[in-house]
Amino acid sequence: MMTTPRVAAIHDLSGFGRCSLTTAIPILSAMGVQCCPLPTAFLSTHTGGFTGFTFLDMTEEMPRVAAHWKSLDLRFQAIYSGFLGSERQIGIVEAFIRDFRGGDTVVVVDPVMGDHGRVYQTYTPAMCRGMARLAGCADVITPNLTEAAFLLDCPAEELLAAGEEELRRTTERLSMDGRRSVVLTGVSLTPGKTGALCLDASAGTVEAVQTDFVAHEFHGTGDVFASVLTGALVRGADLAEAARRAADFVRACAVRTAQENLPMREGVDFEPLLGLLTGGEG
Ligand code: PXL
Repeated sequence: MMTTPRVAAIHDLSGFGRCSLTTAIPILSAMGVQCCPLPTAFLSTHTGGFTGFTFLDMTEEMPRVAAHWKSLDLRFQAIYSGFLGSERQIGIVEAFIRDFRGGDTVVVVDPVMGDHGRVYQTYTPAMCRGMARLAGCADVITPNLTEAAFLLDCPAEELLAAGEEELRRTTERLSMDGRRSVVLTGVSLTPGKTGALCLDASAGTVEAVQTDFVAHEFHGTGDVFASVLTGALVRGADLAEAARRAADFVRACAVRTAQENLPMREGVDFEPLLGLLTGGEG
């Protein structure tokens, strides 16, 4: 029997709106993966499409949690980070990776910074520069096109309008000469399709994963995608298989949510579909 893989999930906890830990915890659990949350901030809602949200910065607490986990000699098969709450957290997450990375640990950094060419409300330019540094510690990064542009310091409009050849070159540049794997999300290679371009650093391949496009925008799909990807990786899938599972699940969620006509800011209605993730080994 496979021992249950364990993931340290370093994201915010937003009470309403389905993103970050409220997607990572149920998704990883459904996939047979133990999720150990290390919250970066506690918000009443996420910051996309809401005003007046509360924001409790957890920066001070994070090293205390890490120290306690270290004293328990906890090991993680993945360290999976996303939305951060302050500039200081960059160094804290880097230290966490240094302290907890073992021989079998995959470090997934979702460099959450923005979307549609715009930076999220609570992110400062210094945090974005820090996120690029943090991404340098990763085995796998999962930027959308906007975040890829921020990481490469190029105009987001250029990448949002780029064709296949340029996007393939972009994944290569993001891989830092093949030292890390890249899953570039929100990539449409043919009209009516969307998905990801996956550069697998260990295999030296670039593979596209495409699904039918759902003509609706939803908040938090990047978090759903990266959570399924991380779960599949620790259960032994290779990068392209993991991205395929993630893209298929996001698509199923988007189809269902579009039929229900839910407001974009409520995220995707993934809970009734968690059964799609159970039982597989990949
Ligand atoms: O889905 C990315 C994300 C995560 N966490 C918070 C956010 C966002 C995007 O807006 O606001 C709090």
